[in-house]
Amino acid sequence: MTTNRTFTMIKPDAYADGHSGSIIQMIEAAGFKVKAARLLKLSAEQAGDFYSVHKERPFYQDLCNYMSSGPIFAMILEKDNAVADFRKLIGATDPAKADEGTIRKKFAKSIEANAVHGSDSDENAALEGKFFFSETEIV
Ligand code: RTP
Ligand code: MG
Repeated sequence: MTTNRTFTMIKPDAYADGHSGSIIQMIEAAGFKVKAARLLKLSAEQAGDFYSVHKERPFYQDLCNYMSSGPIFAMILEKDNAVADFRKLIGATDPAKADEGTIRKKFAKSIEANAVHGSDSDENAALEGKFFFSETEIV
């Protein structure tokens, strides 16, 4: 079943560099509605839980340190075909491979500090949204 929601985070590098407003503008201009939003700082443990699917990957510890290094903007977004369309809008994980016009092409600094997160499936979008928000916080 496809749903019309996805989950995103503006990552610590993009927040620290003052790109949150520009990124949200690109997200809204692409037709996504913000349904929930929260600014917070993850602990290393919370980042580890969130990215536990990558536990065995060589970059896992670096990723947890990076994602807990500063504030992030967590959001639930709504649009038809949200997961796939949002992955298109953010572009490839490695900004060197990201298409022109994508958020990562514009704002990512490296394969790790790549500006934004986007859920990779409807199932993960639902789980990741629940990680940060209760039903009453989704408007
Ligand atoms: P995300 O989950 O954040 O939307 O990114 P993604 O699907 O495009 O990439 P994924 O494979 O899920 O990796 C999660 C995040 O880990 C960092 N990463 N570092 N050093 C590296 O080789 C490496 N590879 C991935 C990135 O921050 C990536 O977004
Ligand atoms: Mg991913």
